[in-house]
Amino acid sequence: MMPALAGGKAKGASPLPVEAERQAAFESRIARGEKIEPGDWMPDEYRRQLIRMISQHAHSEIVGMLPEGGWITRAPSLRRKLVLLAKVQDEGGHGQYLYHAAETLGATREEMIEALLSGRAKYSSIFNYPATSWADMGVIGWFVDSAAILNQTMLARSSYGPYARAMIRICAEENFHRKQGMEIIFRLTQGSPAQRAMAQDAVNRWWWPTLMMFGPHDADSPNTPVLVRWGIKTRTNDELRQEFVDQTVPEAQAFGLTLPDPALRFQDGHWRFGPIDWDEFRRVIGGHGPCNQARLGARRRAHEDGAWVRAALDGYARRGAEPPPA
Ligand code: BYC
Repeated sequence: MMPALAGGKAKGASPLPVEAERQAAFESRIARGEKIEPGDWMPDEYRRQLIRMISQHAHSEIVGMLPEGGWITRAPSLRRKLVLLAKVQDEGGHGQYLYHAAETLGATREEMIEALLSGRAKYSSIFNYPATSWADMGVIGWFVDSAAILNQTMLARSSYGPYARAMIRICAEENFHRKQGMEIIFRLTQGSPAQRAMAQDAVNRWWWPTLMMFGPHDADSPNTPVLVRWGIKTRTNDELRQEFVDQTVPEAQAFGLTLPDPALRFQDGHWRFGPIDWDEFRRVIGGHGPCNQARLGARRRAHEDGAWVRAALDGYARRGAEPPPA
């Protein structure tokens, strides 16, 4: 049983209950920019928000292997195949770091995987769109990894130590992913008219879904206020989305590609964009995007195919628990 009152109060001052005092100490650590570590006291809501966000992030990395994974056998050269293979393996590694970071908060791997496979857990909307041409490999690296870098550079300053540290390595790898994507697009735009058209078509299909990746507008984002207050997010959905647009418009111009937004215009130092189709976003995160069924189906099959590995690990652990033969 915790003592009801904390020590160190001036005589006569109304003492704070222990929970409130802990909460105040926690808030001041956040205000001082200190990292919160796994064994430290934290409010239940801080823990819940982190498990929600980190597990969704881990699922996004694992499901995010699928659109590009389908192109490994169709890469146009051995060099492209090696690069794509390395990228997809990196995403699997990112998922592993993130599941471990969520485990430090008390979530179990089994619970998280079950939530994904049952369709209860969210993962990034972007991976519910099909990758239909080789140019999509370029645009995923250019748009999706650039968006991820902006978001994850912000998360590298997050108040939760294990999450922030995981982001440092992840961002370094995402930079390689962005560059390989831009190189594919650069080569296609320097190629035949059919190759340039393929790059433009991929840009047309991925632009708006990438803007949706950053989440709803700040005014419609229920989690942002508490996440910003506790330093989990250090920038908002709209701030990051605007930075992505400001960065990407000049890149598209340099490639000679057109972004599919007639409302795009430069005003007050920023590239202003047209309205986002939030109905589409809600359909996709509600499970009704073009590839939701296929993505979850692939993850379920992979889980079933891996049953023998889990059984072997259990058997090995049981054997280790037995006393050695006399
Ligand atoms: N998709 O209050 P909000 C990668 C949900 S993978 C789906 O603004 P929050 C890569 C949101 O979860 C990297 N759901 O939420 C891999 C919430 O629902 P719940 C992916 C979305 O958390 C392979 C509700 O909408 N990056 O780089 O403040 C190949 C209200 O939203 C989405 C991450 O996962 C969405 N796009 O902000 C290539 C980053 N947006 O949970 C590349 C980590 C919103 O309340 N996550 N929702 O039921 C984050 O930074 C934040 O969670 C978000 C959303 C910015 C995504």
